[in-house]
Amino acid sequence: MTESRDDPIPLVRRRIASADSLCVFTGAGMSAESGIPTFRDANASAFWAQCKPEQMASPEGFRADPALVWRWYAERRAGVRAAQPNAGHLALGDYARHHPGRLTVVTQNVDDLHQRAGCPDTIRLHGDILRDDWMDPCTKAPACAAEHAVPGTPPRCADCGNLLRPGVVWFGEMLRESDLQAAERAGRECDVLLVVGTSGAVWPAAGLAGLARRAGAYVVVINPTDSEIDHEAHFCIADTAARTLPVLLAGT
Ligand code: BV8
Repeated sequence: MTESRDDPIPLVRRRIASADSLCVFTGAGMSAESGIPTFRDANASAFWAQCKPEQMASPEGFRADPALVWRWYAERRAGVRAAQPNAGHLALGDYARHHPGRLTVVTQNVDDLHQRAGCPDTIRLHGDILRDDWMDPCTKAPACAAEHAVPGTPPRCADCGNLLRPGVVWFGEMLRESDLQAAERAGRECDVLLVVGTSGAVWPAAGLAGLARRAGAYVVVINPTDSEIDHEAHFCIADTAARTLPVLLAGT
């Protein structure tokens, strides 16, 4: 049940100030004010407005057209490298510095902005866009060695043809069990959960809010629009990450 009050900020600040453990769960909206497009926002710049998830973010799509997917990720990698952490990322980094051990950040994002802003232990449920992995497990000895192929195509192993692919979790791929368990533990143990910038459309990550609520956490959603997680919240703050997080966290 979401209580409706005029200004939840003072109440949420009090909850955070008295919390022994704060968990912050973020999605693409967390990085929107750093200039990184979201996936499902109504605006045309959103990724899934321009291309199909199954084509660009699935193993089948990559195998069908490795060069197309590799180029799409190369563009996104350039965008991540050019982006800077926004005021929301920086507010979390400041909080982490002033309250060592009290904050756990769990993100669906594959950028490194939380880490660059001072949250190096961020749990990245969907991987790291700046890392390469082998498409197929390599059990050979010596292991696969990437040779750079034609520009704009993924490097491949000269020996067995294995392809390099971005180190992210695609649709239909399992999340790393240790990451999911760490995220669920943080959700179960936190006193306050801030859910920032996610539509709540992607599972099992989206299940974190309900798990925390059922374990007794005080749940606050920060999102300018409605999301599929709102029903799990005590409060929904209809504002952006970069505007809201500094106000909620300053001096707590
Ligand atoms: C899996 C990496 C086992 C790649 C991504 C139930 C249980 C388990 C699985 C499923 C299930 N039901 C369905 C599934 C399958 C699937 C799934 O969830 N499908 C959905 C679409 C129905 N899940 C999986 O496949 C997962 N694997 O479970 O393995 C399995 C295996 C086979 C079959 C079944 C199960 C793997 C999912 C991971 C996919 N990889 N990304 C890449 O990034 O290239 S997902 C992708 O979506 C991104 O990671 C993204 O972070 C994530 C979630 O999206 P959001 O972050 O929420 O972004 P979105 O654009 O949607 O929303 C942004 C929000 O921000 C908006 O609400 C907007 O209003 C708000 N906003 C905008 N600006 C701001 C803002 N908020 C604050 N401030 C602002 N300034």
